[in-house]
Amino acid sequence: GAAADAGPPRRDFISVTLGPEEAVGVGGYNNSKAWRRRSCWRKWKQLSRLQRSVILFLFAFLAVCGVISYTSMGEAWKSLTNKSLDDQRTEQEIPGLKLANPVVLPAPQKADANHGDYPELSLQRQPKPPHVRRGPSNLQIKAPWRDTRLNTEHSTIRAVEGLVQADKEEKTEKSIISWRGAVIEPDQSTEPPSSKIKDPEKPSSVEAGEQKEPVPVNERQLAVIEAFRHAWRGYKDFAWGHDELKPLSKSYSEWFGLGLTLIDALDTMWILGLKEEFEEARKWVANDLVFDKNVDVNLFESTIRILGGLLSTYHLSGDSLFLEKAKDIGNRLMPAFRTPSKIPYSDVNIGRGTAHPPRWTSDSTVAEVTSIQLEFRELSRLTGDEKFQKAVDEVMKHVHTLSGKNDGLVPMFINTNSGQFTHLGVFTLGARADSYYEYLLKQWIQGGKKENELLEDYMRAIEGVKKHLLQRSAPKKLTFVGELAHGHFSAKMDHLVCFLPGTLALGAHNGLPADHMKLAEALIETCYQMYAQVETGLSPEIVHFNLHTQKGHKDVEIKPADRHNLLRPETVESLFYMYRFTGDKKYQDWGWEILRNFNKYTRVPTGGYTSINNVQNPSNPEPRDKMESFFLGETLKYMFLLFSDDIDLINLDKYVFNTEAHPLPIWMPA
Ligand code: DMJ
Repeated sequence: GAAADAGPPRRDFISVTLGPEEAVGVGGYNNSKAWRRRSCWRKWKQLSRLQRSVILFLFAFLAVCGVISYTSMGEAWKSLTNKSLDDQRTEQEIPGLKLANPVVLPAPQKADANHGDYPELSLQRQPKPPHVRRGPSNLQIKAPWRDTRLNTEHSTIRAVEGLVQADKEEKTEKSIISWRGAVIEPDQSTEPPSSKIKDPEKPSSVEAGEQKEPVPVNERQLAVIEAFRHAWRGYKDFAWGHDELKPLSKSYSEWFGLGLTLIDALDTMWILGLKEEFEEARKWVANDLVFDKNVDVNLFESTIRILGGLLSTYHLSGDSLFLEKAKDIGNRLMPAFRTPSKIPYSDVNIGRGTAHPPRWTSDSTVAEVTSIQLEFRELSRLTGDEKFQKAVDEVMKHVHTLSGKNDGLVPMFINTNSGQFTHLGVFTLGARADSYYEYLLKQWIQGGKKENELLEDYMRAIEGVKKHLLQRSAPKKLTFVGELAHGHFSAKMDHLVCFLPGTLALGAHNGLPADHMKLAEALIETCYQMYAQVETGLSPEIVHFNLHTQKGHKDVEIKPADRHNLLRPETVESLFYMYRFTGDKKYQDWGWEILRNFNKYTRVPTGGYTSINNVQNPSNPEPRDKMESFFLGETLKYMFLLFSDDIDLINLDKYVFNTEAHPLPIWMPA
């Protein structure tokens, strides 16, 4: 007990005394027996009415407070206890969750169970098929273990800023990267609001459970579907299950003996909505596709076409058959990395598990060893097996450190023993180097724009292109990308280089400098002119640009050895990106012209399309009797996408295309 007040009792003061100390406060200390024995009741009676009322009120008030605080403390305690239990459970059940980078990803669910239900994928939004009749498309994926060595997005912006600045100042050291305070917005520069493609309903976001009405296929898309069906008919009738159709001789050719065209075309059928054809092809994959074969395959070609095709088809269809096949081929390609330098050999025997370089050299092609990363990284993410990603990341890291570059431009060969570049001093954006540049940017995008070394290498390379390879032709002043051999500029440009406008536009869309978009606009005009200035309206494999105006000469010159056309996709691919990001209809019109000319000069009446030997002779373009698998895998797919106004038909903020036009998901931050 405690005395509430130590002063003498007065009527208008309240004094509560309980227990032995009760004597304190009434006329001094009195510890007599009689006093101590005085009952509480008597004391109570001695209090005035006011005092009693106040005391009662106080007791009542304290009692109410006590009840309230007991209840809320109980709640708090309960939630505290539950929380700690939850934490414990989480740690027990998902050991990886505490790590920044979970090492083991859950195994993919059997696909035919439920297309939208992927246990290994974090589905940010309900998978929304571009057209309702198709399968899931918008999977948002959590990046796996890689984040331990990744920096934040903020530092990425810093890196970009720094690189731009660094390049301006002609400094190359990484240490000079500095933050200048300007923020690069994700959508900077590529989408002038007036001309941007309008999503008919609303922006691209798709909420869980939402099923968007199918966007009707337009006339031009129908023409692409018709072209695809025609090509497919030829393949089906004369080359079913083989690598390539020979449409004139109504037969086929084998390269790897793995049904290359069929696999390359799977996701195109999905995107075009060709369900029956897709199902038939699926059956072939399920019953007849066997990788246990004593056959040498090119690592790069089989990665981009087969592994890439299977992975994207798995993502679009959700059918685990394709993931199983992807795992199988991925494992069989791994022996290629067993080299002294870890730079992979060009060829692998997928049945024997042996790998080797070409017979005449121990070199590999730079573009080949640096353009297999998107696929192997994705395979690791899906399987939880790091080995695929480790192998290809090591190649990129090694190439990043190599000397022999020229302002970010790389030579065309690399030795598998020494790991050094060979044939130094020759620089091109065409054959043997092209997709090195493409994959720098695309890996950076795939990984969530955090891997700064990739971005640095890409930015430097584009500065290198501007500094050493850009020129303007005469008479039309077309900007083109030439080549450099031991300090000598050549005005030669491969059709393959026409991937570059699309890649530059994709970079600008992802926040890279606006002048990349300007360059993309100039280059796509040039690529279009490579078609438009030719008699058949189809581009040759290689052109040479005129640097000086000569009477009667166009910008584009073609050498007899270069006047073939292999039905390549690069220009149509870039047209697709340009249309997506600008909404300028001229890009669709240019693509339409190209499709009409393919139909005019390369279509074989009995089914299929053929490469031609002479784009300069409309009366006899000299058919070659071969339909490359990329005509179905890439060219027609990009045509279909180019003619679409649906930005969710393979949304470029969710997917990144591999170099064979197979869309792979962009990873979400872990
Ligand atoms: C395709 O296999 C790929 O696009 C590759 O990157 C380059 N060559 C062909 C298409 O031209």
